[in-house]
Amino acid sequence: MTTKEELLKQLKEGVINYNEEQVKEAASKAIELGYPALEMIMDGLAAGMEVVGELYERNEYFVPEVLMCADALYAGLDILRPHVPKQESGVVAQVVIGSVQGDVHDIGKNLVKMMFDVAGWQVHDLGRDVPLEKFVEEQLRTDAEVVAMSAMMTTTMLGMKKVIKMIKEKNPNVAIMLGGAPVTKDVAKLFGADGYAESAGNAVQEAIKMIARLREMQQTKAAN
Ligand code: B12
Repeated sequence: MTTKEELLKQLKEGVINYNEEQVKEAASKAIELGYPALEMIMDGLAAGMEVVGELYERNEYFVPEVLMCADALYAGLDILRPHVPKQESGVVAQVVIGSVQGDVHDIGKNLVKMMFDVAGWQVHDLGRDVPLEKFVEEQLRTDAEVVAMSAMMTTTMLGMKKVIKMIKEKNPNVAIMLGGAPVTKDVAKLFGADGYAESAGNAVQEAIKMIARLREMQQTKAAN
């Protein structure tokens, strides 16, 4: 019998060593043995990608290796993702999500998207390298309560500020949340966002808090 820890290690190392076959096998085995898919994704696949990030920063890995690691991660995600239990309480709220213009990094964004999805939210995923106006258009089209943007580069991060301004001008009641490696709580505040989460694990919780805060503010405004 393969233990959960062994499979987590195989998933993590499979991503690091861009061994797609190992990842697929470990993911299938995890499902077969009934281990929690979400834990396998977060503590196996995503944990592996974190190490890949460190290797890239130390110049031990370059873009081609990183791309292959991302492929291995996505191969595992394809198998595990359908087995993450979804909350059946009906649609909680709607969120428009995407990686901002100029930014093709989408692994973190996709994990955040998955967390919203399993929490019962209706997710409108715009993908990556999303033109800034598209966030505004999609929010207006869907009337989503939340817009969540991801940026992984200091350059692309600046686009978020523009989107916030454009959305708030049209609809100040939309809650806007930011995330991605270069984004911090202070940056989010400075850009005029309503929320920030540093990881997929607390994104949904933060989004719910953000909506509650905004509603409270609206009520206070209406009462005065
Ligand atoms: C994978 C990767 C790539 C892959 C992307 C594949 C893909 N499909 O995503 C490829 C190889 C394509 C790539 C390309 C490039 N990359 Co790159 N890449 C990375 C790397 C190694 C890992 C990122 C990652 O996936 N991490 C794993 C995930 C799980 O973590 P995460 O993304 O941080 O997401 C978590 C949180 O941030 C948060 N989160 C993320 N988004 C959101 C959104 C919301 C709303 C919320 C609430 C939370 C949230 O939750 C997530 C899960 O917990 C990072 C290094 C690093 N340490 O981050 C560099 C990095 C981001 N890349 C970088 C660069 C420079 C590039 C290139 C310009 C390289 C080049 N010379 O060509 C190109 C640019 C392409 C472009 N125009 O976007 C730089 C950016 C530097 C900067 N600060 O501006 C980094 C930091 C590396 C470095 N130190 O130089 N890259």
